[in-house]
Amino acid sequence: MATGDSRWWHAGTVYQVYPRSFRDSDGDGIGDLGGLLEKVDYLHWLGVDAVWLSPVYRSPQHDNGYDISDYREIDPTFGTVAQLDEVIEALRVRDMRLIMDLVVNHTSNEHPWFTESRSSRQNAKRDWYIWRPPREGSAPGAPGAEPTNWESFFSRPAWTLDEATGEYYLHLFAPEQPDLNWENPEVRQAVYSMMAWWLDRGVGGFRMDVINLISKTYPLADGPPLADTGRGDGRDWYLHGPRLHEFLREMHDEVFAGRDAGLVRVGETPDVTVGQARALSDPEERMLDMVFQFEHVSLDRAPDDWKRPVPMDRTAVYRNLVDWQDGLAERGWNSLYWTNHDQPRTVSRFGDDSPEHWAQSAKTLATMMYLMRGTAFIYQGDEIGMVNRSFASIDEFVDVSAVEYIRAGLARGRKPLELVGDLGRTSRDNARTPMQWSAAPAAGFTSGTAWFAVNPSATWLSVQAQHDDPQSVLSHVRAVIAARKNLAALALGDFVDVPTGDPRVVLFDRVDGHHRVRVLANLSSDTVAIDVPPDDRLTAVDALRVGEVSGNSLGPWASRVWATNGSLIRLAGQSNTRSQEPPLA
Ligand code: TEU
Repeated sequence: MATGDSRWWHAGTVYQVYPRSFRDSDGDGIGDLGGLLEKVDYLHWLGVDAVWLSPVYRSPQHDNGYDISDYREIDPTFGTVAQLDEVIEALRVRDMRLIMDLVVNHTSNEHPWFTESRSSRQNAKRDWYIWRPPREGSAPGAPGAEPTNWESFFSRPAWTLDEATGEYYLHLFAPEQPDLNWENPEVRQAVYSMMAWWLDRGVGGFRMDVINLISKTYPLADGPPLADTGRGDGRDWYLHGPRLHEFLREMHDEVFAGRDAGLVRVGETPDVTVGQARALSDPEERMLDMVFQFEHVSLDRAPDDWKRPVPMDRTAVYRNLVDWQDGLAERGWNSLYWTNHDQPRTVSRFGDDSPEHWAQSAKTLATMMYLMRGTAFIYQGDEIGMVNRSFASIDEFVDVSAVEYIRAGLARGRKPLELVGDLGRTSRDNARTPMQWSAAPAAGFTSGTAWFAVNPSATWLSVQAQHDDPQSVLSHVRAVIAARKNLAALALGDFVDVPTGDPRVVLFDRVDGHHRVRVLANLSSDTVAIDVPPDDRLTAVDALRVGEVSGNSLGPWASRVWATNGSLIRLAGQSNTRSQEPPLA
């Protein structure tokens, strides 16, 4: 178990705020930093150690802030730099940190760097982005004249022609998000100095957007054809390129070396393999502290098309997570997440959001994920079990990736209702409805008109409805966060999967030299009979009890957590006594 020194994130929990949808303080219908400031006490009460804030920098908001036009300014929609300083301070005095989103694979096309770069082929910043002439023998703008056949993540070709200079620029996402050229050392220095500027303001680290895309493999060339679109797959040229390790080590040496060892670096890394993640998150390698892997959130998606749902066996998700636990057991570190601003809601996707099973499945999913070995990431609203919204027509989607997917799908003759069906399940818009604070109008998110429809579930599903209810999803998630800190073995203990003989039921232990925590969970809406050998060294953790267990029968979505005597350091509202419930027989 080579984890290096102990760090706050080993037992810690990070809460992700998507500012546009978190809390609006000025009534314009869009969430803002003032709103975040109002909720700092709530986050402290919840017990989280850090807040990861999705981008609040100046931005045309083409991709809700993931298109940055000034890295050292706050967008007026969200507030001011002075308010961000206030957020940092409000968190600091409560012993929490602010993790900023770092989006440096690309900028906005309105960033002055790009405005300069596109101004002429001779401009000093021309090489800050990735420019190419049209394909050999093609006129600029002719069909298929793009320098390579790649499709972008957002359905269009990955190249857009700049009419004035007659060349194409690369954008792996929207045309408004041109890719920076990391080969150019000036680009890297500009990024590092910007990062240092934020760290000097007291920021506690970065979540690094698509950081495994920054090093491209040259020369760029056509990729294998994709089903449906007629375009090609460029991943061999842009995923995990040959200079990725070098760039990340340079970033470490230029930005983080000599600073507080508690600064965290979380890489968002689509398609990363366990082997790649092991090196990237090994403290000895000086690159990152952990990565977000995508395998467990890809199992219900068509391989070539992440907007198209395919049937998924729930327990395949657990098996995949076990692979990651095992793969990073000796070297590296896991991040643990169910969802974020790009994914549908956890309980609707992995649980059962019917009235009978909603609460128990939300709770049991939290227990299962966050008691594994790694750092817990909870996306806003997931702590209360927020559910997907329903979409009746293609006009209700607003996310750029959904809008482009619809445009491309219709052009290929797909039926609108078929697209609504797919996107209703997979769209990023599911995660972006306003946070449900109460049953008040607009769910207590804004006093004005919310920028995006409030999920009608707000009448019964909200922070207010759950806050003081010890049986609520919120109380459970709070107990899970506390358990991560207060049950010895959960921070650094090994993960050991224990086969149960029934794929619906999972059982795992977390063990260190002295202590053991055991987690049993029924990941189904069925009642399941199961034999787990009793172990009288284990005491049930009452605060984490979910659903019915009697004899050897586990009710729908039931879960239990046991811990060896003495491993319970402290758990708020929890008596440290032997449970009345007999161990499973
Ligand atoms: O997401 C990167 C990414 O891989 C997504 O496009 C992902 O494939 C998709 O959302 C399905 O999960 C990051 C940000 O998290 C996302 O919000 C941005 O749109 C994107 O980068 C571009 O910055």
